[in-house]
Amino acid sequence: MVGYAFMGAAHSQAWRTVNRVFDLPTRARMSLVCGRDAGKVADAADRLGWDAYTTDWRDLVASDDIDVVDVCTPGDSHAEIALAALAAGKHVLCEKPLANTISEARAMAAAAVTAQAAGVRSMCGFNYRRVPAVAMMRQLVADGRLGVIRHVRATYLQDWIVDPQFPLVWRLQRDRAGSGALGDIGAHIIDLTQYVTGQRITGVSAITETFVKERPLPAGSSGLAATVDGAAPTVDGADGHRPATGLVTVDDAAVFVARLDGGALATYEASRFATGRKNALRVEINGSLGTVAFDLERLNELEFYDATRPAAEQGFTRILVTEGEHPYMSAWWPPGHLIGYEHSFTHQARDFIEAVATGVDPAPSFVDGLQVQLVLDAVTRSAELGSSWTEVEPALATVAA
Ligand code: SOE
Repeated sequence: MVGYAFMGAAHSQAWRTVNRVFDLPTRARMSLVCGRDAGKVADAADRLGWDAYTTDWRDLVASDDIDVVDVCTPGDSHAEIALAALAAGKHVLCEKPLANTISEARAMAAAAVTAQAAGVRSMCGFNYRRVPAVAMMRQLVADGRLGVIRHVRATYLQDWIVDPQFPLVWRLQRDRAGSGALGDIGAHIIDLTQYVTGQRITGVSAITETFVKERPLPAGSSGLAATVDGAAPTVDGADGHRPATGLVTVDDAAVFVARLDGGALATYEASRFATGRKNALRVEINGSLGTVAFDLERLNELEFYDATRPAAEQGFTRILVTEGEHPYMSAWWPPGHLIGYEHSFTHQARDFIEAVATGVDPAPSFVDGLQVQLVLDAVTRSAELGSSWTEVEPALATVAA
């Protein structure tokens, strides 16, 4: 695994747990973890359960003992690491969004398609697909229980940078993260809605905003927390000294409307300025025969309205998605004994291991990751052009070209 911070910790938890919960054809061994700071990666290896550590990711790619490379770094290094790993015949799991640019994502998707022919597997880490209630949503749509999909309504709201004094961490820098709320959390709802409906976004009209354009430089950060660098050179403000600052180069919020290729209209909102909303991913889908609604902050539940029921009995049903019949749940606890955020990563590891061991291509593929990247790019271009309608091509066509 390359990277050991927030996502690295979540993935490590999954690799540690997966074979203890699921019966799989092969076992994950946590061989080697990589990070740039020797002291910190040594600590992480010990804390997260890795056999050894290195400060050079090329050691993973070069090692004959390693079958899988898990990329948990910021987006600016995804392409380089994933391309080298695929070329060396390693199966690759890569965090979302797949890359920072369309050209990187296209190169990764093309390399993944080539590698497939040699039995080398790859997957993009859109973990929310693996929340049982989300998998169930997709099943209801696929079984025709919603009829013709008319509306998709998706929001992903956080508030961790509402304070203008929150430092300029890597997620707020375009060269490291690619984009802001759009690529970090908007990417999740783009993937999730395309996955659940089985429909592709064909065009968008968008607005984006950076509310706070300059922030203090960080001393350090971990996950979504950070401290201001008091030691950084200070500048004289009108009111005396203030911390050195840097420019925010990404969006704080992105809002867009879209059309899906099955005829549905969709709305999307991704923001890090939704005060009080910590990690509120919500999706509602309205069809001719029913509606489903999901809220990540109540992730064990799914709301389902079945319009085929007798009129007198119609109403939203709250389904507790913890039965053995529900996706992934037979491996866990008795009905009603809830699961959480981290389980989506364990389910992701389960599906990845199963695909590699049985020789099938896991989803979402790098081509699926490119499809999301094409939407992110269209949203950015539309916003730059005063919300002009911007088409999104099918990813596979752009890989072949
Ligand atoms: C930060 O916004 C973040 O950790 C995302 O990077 C993750 O993908 C999401 O699952 C939670 O929020």
